[in-house]
Amino acid sequence: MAYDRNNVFARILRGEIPCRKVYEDEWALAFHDINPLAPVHVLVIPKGEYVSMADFTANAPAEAVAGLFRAVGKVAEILGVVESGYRILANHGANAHQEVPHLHVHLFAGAPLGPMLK
Ligand code: DGP
Repeated sequence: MAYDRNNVFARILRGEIPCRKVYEDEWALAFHDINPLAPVHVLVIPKGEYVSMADFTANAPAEAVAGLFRAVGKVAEILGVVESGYRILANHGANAHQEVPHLHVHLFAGAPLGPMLK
C-alpha cells in the first residue's frame, strides 16, 4: 500500500492537528490516544513515512527501527509504568483492524489489563 501523506498521524507529525505529546526525539513522536482503552493509552509513531509494521520492518533503516523501540522504552519510563507494567501492541492490516495507515505502537498501562485490548 502506498503511504497516504494525509493520514491523521502524518498531519499530527506536521503539526496540522494537535496532540497531547508525551515524548519526541529525532525518530519518534508519542502522544495520548484520543480514545483511551486503558488509564494510560499512548501511541508511539515513527517520524518516517511507514504504513505499517510490514512496511517498517522491510524498509526502515536499522537506526529508525531501534529509534522507535528505544522511544517506546523512554515513554514507559516517562509515564512511570516500568515497575507496574505495561503492554505494547501494533495492529497490521485488515484482520487486526488497523485504522490509521501510519505505523503506531499502542502502549497500555495504569491498571491490571484484560487479556486483549484493541
Ligand atoms: P489502530 O486501530 O491500531 O489503527 O488504532 C488507531 C488509534 O488511533 C485509535 O486507538 C484511535 C487513535 N486516533 C485516531 N485518530 C486520532 C487523533 O486524531 N488523535 C489521537 N491522539 N489519536 C487518534
